[in-house]
Amino acid sequence: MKKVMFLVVGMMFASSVNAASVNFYNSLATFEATHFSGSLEQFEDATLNAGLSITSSNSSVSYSGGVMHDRLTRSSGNSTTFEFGSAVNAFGGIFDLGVAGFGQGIEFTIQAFQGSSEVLSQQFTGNGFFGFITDASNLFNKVIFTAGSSSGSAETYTLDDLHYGLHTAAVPVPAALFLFAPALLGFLGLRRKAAVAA
Ligand SMILES: [Ca+2]
Ligand SMILES: [Ca+2]
Repeated sequence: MKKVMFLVVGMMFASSVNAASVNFYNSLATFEATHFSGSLEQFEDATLNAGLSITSSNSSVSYSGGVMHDRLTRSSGNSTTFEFGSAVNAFGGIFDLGVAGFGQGIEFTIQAFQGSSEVLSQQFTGNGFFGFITDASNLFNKVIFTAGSSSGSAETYTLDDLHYGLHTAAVPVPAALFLFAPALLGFLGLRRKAAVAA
């Protein structure tokens, strides 16, 4: 019986560390909330913040008019990679996907320094602020944009006011924790019963 309980509890821990717990934001004010110690890149010229690099697989990234311009095409497998000098858990900016019409949208993949990566569950297809914050055990060094799965032939968009860094507030509690707590209480209950019986 004890072995089974350990196995169940162990599996719950495993499921809580495999997939990043991610909160998504459509409001810059909510995203920033409190305790945001991050960096802001406003794209006012072609020189990026120290430690930030942005590379495009199809050389489609440019900077003019105070914003970043880019175009992603799903069929060509285009990607645009944002890389940070130190690990972060918060990423967001002001997007306008309405440039050249709303297209395929943007899909986001986060990648940790050691290379494990995860495609995020939400794509962005509109305009305005979009950002996400992962839990503290899932920091990332890269965010990779690829075209999303909406209809259209490409996604041409602009990005402004890129926010990235460490966010220590509003970190989501892993859902597994809620599952784990009752299991632990049940396990302790079993131990007590066993002690009484002995
Ligand atoms: Ca700007
Ligand atoms: Ca567009």
